[in-house]
Order: sequence, then structure tokens, then C-alpha cells
Amino acid sequence: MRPCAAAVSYDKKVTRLAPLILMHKTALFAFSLFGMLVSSVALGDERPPNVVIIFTDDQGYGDMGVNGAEGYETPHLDRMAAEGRLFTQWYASQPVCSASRTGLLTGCYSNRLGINGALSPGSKIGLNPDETTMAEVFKGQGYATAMFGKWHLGDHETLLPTNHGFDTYFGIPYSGDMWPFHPEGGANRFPPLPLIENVTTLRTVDEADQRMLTSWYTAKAVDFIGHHRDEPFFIYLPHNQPHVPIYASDRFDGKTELGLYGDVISEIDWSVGEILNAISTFGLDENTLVIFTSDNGPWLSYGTHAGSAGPFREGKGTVWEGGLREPCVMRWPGKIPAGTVCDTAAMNIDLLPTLAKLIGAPLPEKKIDGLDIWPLLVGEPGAKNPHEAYWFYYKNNELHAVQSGNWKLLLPHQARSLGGKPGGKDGIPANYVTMKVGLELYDLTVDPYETTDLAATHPEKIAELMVHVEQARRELGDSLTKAQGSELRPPATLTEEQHAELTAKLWPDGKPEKKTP
Ligand SMILES: [Ca+2]
Repeated sequence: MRPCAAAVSYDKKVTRLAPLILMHKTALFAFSLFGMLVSSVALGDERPPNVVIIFTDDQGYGDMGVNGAEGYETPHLDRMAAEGRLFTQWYASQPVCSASRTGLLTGCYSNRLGINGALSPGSKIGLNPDETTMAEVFKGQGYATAMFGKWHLGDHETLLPTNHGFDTYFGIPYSGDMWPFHPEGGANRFPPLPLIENVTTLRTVDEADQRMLTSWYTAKAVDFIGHHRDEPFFIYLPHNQPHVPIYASDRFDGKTELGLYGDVISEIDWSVGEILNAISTFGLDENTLVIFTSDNGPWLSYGTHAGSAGPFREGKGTVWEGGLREPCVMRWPGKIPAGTVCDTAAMNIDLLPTLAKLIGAPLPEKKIDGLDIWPLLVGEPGAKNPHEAYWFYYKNNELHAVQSGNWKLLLPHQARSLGGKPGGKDGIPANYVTMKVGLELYDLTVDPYETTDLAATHPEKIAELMVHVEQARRELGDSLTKAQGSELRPPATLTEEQHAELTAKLWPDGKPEKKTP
């Protein structure tokens, strides 16, 4: 795919990145050695690398210093960019929690596996244990595996992370707003929020706990690094912040000019620093790949409690760039060239096959959608994205857009928007309005902010992109056109007995009648 030059026209970022880009140019010669170094890793003549994936929740593209954040600073994320590689067109596989996480952890578009949207507490479905997760890929190569944070792929005991390849798990089973204090939920919509270790509920999360979750996950991750410093490890650290309700601990609360949202990102940034420090302390810098990104764009209706997509259009819950384009930095001293920028498109589904190849693991037996993008990670000269197109689904298997090279074709659908109105304040959301999106064509190279629809003047380009649309519909279906996909696989579905057991566990006092929020 052709590089997207647009993000580097983002003034503030260019100013901050100029030294990094210069370093990139002067160091190009050295980079040609990386291919050789990496192939030796894959051949197994040295210890396979540790991998840490830090995955935030609803953090926008603009919520990172190097991407132009204002009102707070992110020195550790900026350090990751200075010592590693910044990705400016890194896509979530869908602009919503459960779907995006499925993409990251399985290398599949989530609808291929029957996961759409964000699962509710007590959901009857979850990620099918018959699928191969990234944790299982690592586990198969003898790695110690751990997850600290938000799961959101099924909350029955049989569907929790320890049944998906993680040796150990500590965190909440779904989003932090799925609790009795949801601002729009009414008192009865959501059950008490459990804090879980492996498959055991430790306690019900209260406000004081919410303020501590980021630091607890961090402490667990640092501890795990120390305990497993002498063997290969994989850590998945999906913070439940900055998804609403946003909370920061005392050390960060009230500390930034922006307010609570800035405090929350500052604490996440601190957490990144703690992870990097632990890796350095144990002498693992040159043997550890750290990846930082987010699951989807900012939840704009929450206004002062939402992040920023930077210059990109719209946010979470839409396939405009603001919903899908994520902050993303990767660091691996000696392997990933320091201070460089990748402006080529890539997606979180590509990490599983890339990491599998890196550690010499076989790909999952069942078909996946992601492809190896290692050349993009290490900045091989002339590296291209290996996909012909990315497919952007949302809601219940609705195909909303495809992206190929510098082009993005939006298909007719309905999308939410604030319609130019401000978002909400202090944790209370404003209302979205529904906008009709037509058949619209954008050239992301010159128009990454999706301002100028070129559909009327480029019918030949639409015809080209429709080939990808038809392939997506054939394989995965499209509920908007009633296309039945031929390759859909089922999620895990709880038995009636399991579902009743889960319901009783979540709502020990009985599940209330469903109310309209
Ligand atoms: Ca999310």
C-alpha cells in the first residue's frame, strides 16, 4: 500500500517528530541488517523474544504526545516512539470493544467468529475455545503467558482468559461502565462488577477500586516480568481506561491541565514507563518487543470524559478514520529502528500472524484474516502492506467500508454522530444523532480526514473497490444486503445450565426485569 502522507502534515506532530524522522533517514543503512537479525530469531538460535501488548480502551489517535495531545504529557509513550516506531495508520479491526479484541487476539475479523459489538454481562456467547488465540500461539512455543486487564470475550468461567491460553489472569470481565452506576443504565441494568483472578471472583469493584485498577494491572505485570525474566513471556495488558467511567489514582487525579481525562492518560503513560523500566531492570530491553495501541477511537458523546481522534473524522462506533485509526507505537531496541515512522496502513489482526512467524510458531489451523507485516514493523525499505484490502464491519455483521491502498469506499449505512454539537460533561453523555452515509469514496493520501467525497468523479475506482466488497460479502456476509457469508464460524454458546449458572453468579439477588434505559 502507498504510504499515507497525511498524518505527517499534522503540524504539532511534525514539529515533535522532526528529530525522529531525521534519525530515520540517517540510520537507513543500518536497517538493512535487521532482516538478517530477525531471521536468526525465527530460526531459534537465540532465546525467542518476550512480547508485551499494552491495549487501551477507547483511547483516541490524538491522545498521545507524539500525536499532538494537549493539556497533558505522555513522556513514556513519546519515549517508545523515540526508541521505536510510530504507526500513523494503524487500524482497529472494528470500532468497538469485543469485536476489536477478537481481531487482535485471533487474527480474524471478529464477525468471522460470530463476535459482534460489545458483549453484555451474562452474555450467552463468547470467543469459541475452538479458535486459536495469540496466547495459545505463545503457549505452544513454551512461553509463560499472562493477562492483566479487561477481557470482554465471554464471562462464563469456561470462556475466561485462562481457558484461552493465558496461564494467569487478573482483571474485569467486560467494560468498567457495565456496573450499577452506568449513567444511562438505571440501577438495574448491570450487575455488580466483579474483579476476577483466573476464574475466581475476588470482590465487587467499587469506586475506590476503579481508581486503582490501572496501577494494580501495572504492578501485576511488573511482578510477572520479574518472575519470568529467565524464560520467554507474553503479557497482554488491556487497560480498561480511558473507557468511561474514567478514574485516576490519587497520584494522578487533578494533576493535568486538561482535567480528569488527561490525568487518566498520564497514569496509563506512567504504567508504560513502569513496564519499560522493569524490562530494562532485568536486562531484557534487547529481547522484548513492546506494542502499545488502543481498541477503538474515542467515545465522543462523553465529551470532557472522551479522548480525541486528533484531526480524524468522528470516533468510536463509526468506520470513519476517527473510529478506527489508533495511537500505536512499538519498541524493540536493536530490532525495530529507533525514532522511525510507518505511514503505511496495518491492522491489529496482523499481529497474530506476524508474532507467530517471529517466534517460529505455526499459524492457527483455521483460516485467519491477518497477514505477516514484519517488514513494516522493522521498516524494511520498500515494505508494503500485504493485504489487497481491509474490510470494515460494524454492528451486527454490517459491512460499512473497505480500504485498499490509498482509497476508502464507504457503503450506504447509518452512522452515529454528534452532528457538530459538543459532547457531554463529567461522565454524562450527549445524545448522538443518526446520519445517513452514502456510497462515498475518499483518497486517504490527500484527504485522510475524509472531507471530499470523490464517488461522482471516480466510478472506475468504485468498480475496483467493489471487487473487495463482493469478496467480503461472499466470505463473511453483510446483513445490510442480506448476503450470507460462506465462511462464518460460530462463537461459543453457553448451555442453558451454564447460562443460568452465570446469571445467578452475576446477579446473586436475582436478575431484575429488563428496563429500557
Ligand atoms: Ca473500547
